[in-house]
Amino acid sequence: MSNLFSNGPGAIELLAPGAALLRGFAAPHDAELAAVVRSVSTAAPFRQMITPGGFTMSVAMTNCGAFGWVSDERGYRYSPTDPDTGRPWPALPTVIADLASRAAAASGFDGFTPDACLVNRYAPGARLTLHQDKDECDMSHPIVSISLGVPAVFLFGGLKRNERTLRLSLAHGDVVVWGGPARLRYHGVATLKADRHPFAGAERINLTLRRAR
Ligand code: MD6
Ligand code: FE
Repeated sequence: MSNLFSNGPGAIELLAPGAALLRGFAAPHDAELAAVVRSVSTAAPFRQMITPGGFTMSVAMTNCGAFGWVSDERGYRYSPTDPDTGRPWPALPTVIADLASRAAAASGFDGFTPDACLVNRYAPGARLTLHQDKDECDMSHPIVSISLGVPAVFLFGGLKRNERTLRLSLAHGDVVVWGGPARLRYHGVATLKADRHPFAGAERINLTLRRAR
């Protein structure tokens, strides 16, 4: 219990210095989150991006906020516009920004004001290989990750790729906050298993909030 600093609803699990898991933190807002994910993905449809190495990602992605994370043959970067339409990304919904800011504060990161929200959609069989999040300008800001829909196994590694990884099941409404000494830890998502959840049927949706600029 030494890694829990409160019990019951609102318990925070420390994964490592600078990394916390808030079980069910987003669940009370799931109906509103379903509505905003639907409106964002209507304006900026999910697409499978191409890695700089020429592979098509199994995870489908879109963005909202002032900046969106994009990948293509030229590399990874943040863009103020959707490369598929040339238009700005949909605005960051208040419900998402507020949730992220509250989760960050509860984890010891005050004043987190995200300007980028990557929306990931996993169908059964989709996965995300081990990586570091390092395309952001200022690593003093944490990252907040909101899991919705069917559970996934989150792979949580160290600061070097070859360090051993923890396998952590992230369920609907779970929020992970990642910053300070944990900000550059390797992480990924194991191949999504066939399952059902009322939020999005067979799919898992993940919202990753960052301060890109
Ligand atoms: C995902 N998440 O859970 C992918 N990155 O679908 C991430 O890549 C991630 O969850 C940084 C911090 C937390 C994350
Ligand atoms: Fe990541």
